[in-house]
Amino acid sequence: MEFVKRFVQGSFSQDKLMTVGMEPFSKNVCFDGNSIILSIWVVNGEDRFKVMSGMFFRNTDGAFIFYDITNRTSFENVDRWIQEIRSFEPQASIILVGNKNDLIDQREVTIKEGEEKANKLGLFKFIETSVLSGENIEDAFLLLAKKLVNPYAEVE
Ligand SMILES: Nc1nc2c(ncn2[C@@H]2O[C@H](COP(=O)(O)OP(=O)(O)OP(=O)(O)O)[C@@H](O)[C@H]2O)c(=O)[nH]1
Ligand SMILES: [Mg+2]
Repeated sequence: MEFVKRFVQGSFSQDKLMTVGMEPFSKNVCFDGNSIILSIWVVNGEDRFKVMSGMFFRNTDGAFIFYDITNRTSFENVDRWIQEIRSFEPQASIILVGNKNDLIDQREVTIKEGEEKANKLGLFKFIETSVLSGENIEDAFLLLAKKLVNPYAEVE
């Protein structure tokens, strides 16, 4: 959630609130002479919300799947969520995001492991971010936005 708020509202909070069901956001982004409106739905990955989140995966063009680099269990759950999305939308462009890379001394998952998982699962991209410092947040959204507008363009 804080990842999306950082991008959409430019804010970051330390609150411990979780997303219940789904929360919608939208943001206008401009690049390469395009102006598009991104419609962003934040869904929570916990099992008890699974019934609800499943409904939102239908017609998804692209998705970010997050894990916390300081939490190995969150990394291990990634595979299940990818499967879940693909069961609704096999063609969705998925970016795997390892978040909290400001907390280097608590790291439990290496960059290499993240890259390998993204390759193994045939995902569109892998990226590490920090919502705290803002690192790679804009880039992550731009990557996905460009891909959605022009699925066949080469991405650097
Ligand atoms: N140090 C650090 N803390 C972060 C980062 N991203 C999020 N947090 C903190 O981690 C907590 C949870 O972040 P959220 O993004 O809301 O994640 P969540 O609560 O599991 O997910 P939602 O249910 O969607 O809200 C908050 O207290 C954030 O301040 C980050 O990149 N670095
Ligand atoms: Mg939260």
